[in-house]
Amino acid sequence: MDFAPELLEALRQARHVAVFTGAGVSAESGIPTFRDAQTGLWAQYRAEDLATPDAFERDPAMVWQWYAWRRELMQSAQPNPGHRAIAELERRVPRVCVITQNVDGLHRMAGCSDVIELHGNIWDNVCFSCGRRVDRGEDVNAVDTPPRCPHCNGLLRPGVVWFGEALPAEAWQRAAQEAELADVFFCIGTSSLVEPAASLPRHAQSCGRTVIQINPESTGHDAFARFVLRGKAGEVLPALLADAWPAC
Ligand code: BJW
Ligand code: ZN
Repeated sequence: MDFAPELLEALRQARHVAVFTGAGVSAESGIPTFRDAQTGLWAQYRAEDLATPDAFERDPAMVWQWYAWRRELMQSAQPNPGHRAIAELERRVPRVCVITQNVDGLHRMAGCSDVIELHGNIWDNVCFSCGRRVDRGEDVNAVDTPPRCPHCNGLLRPGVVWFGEALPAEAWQRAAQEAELADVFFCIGTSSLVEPAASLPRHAQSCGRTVIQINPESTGHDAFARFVLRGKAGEVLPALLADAWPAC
């Protein structure tokens, strides 16, 4: 893989890197994306029926079971070379922050120490009524209907962000700050269609940051990137690190 010398130099000079990721980064770990034409979850299921508060109110058991199935898919998933290369960056750059839309926890499993989860985490359980986080252990996956909250008897739901819900405020503020301050802003494996997360690469570019896009397909955000690298995260990232820091 050939990388522009200016790209390698920008990486080597960076003191602060932000890495914004989406479902494509976990695709090589066997976790389906949302919008890939044949294999994406939204090719088979309707987001309105499964990933909105209205859907949960209409049919909590169906939504709970769908997430139990997703948890099962993710349970055995391991970080892939893309996750591991992102974690490796911490050994080469003084400050690295991962801003992810993914709910699978694989960046942390790969060893990333600073991870902002914009859309929550699928392993958390939160009460739909009182909003408290409830630790119910692994037994929750075994049941077909959402368990009850020990505080208010409301229904538990997965701790992810559904359409129409606000992103966690602190996570969002930190992510926006990272986009403003990072020398290099990676945008990897996201269709960049879901707001407000998709505004981050635009924000980074408007603040004069070097935006690097990695995706096998073109997205609406290619225009905001100084460098567009076409390919899979698990192939491009290890090659990029090896070329930028050949001695490591
Ligand atoms: C590879 C690869 C490989 C493949 N290597 N790449 C402005 C305009 C229009 C609409 C809105 C707007 N502002 C808000 C909205 C509404 C809505 C929205 O954005 N809708 C649009 C879709 C039209 N946004 C919201 O509702 C958000 N909330 C909000 O705005 O609240 C406002 C509010 C304020 C105050 C009070 C109340 C409300 C919330 C959005 C929540 C999104 N939730 C989901 C589900 C999470 C839980 C779960 O997992 O079930 O998050 S939807 C889904 O999309 C998931 C993802 O995180 C998110 C983004 O998807 P992502 O990661 O980009 O995946 P894909 O599949 O789209 O793309 C994969 C990419 O990878 C592709 O490009 C491939 O090519 C690539 N790829 N293999 C690298 N190996
Ligand atoms: Zn409750």
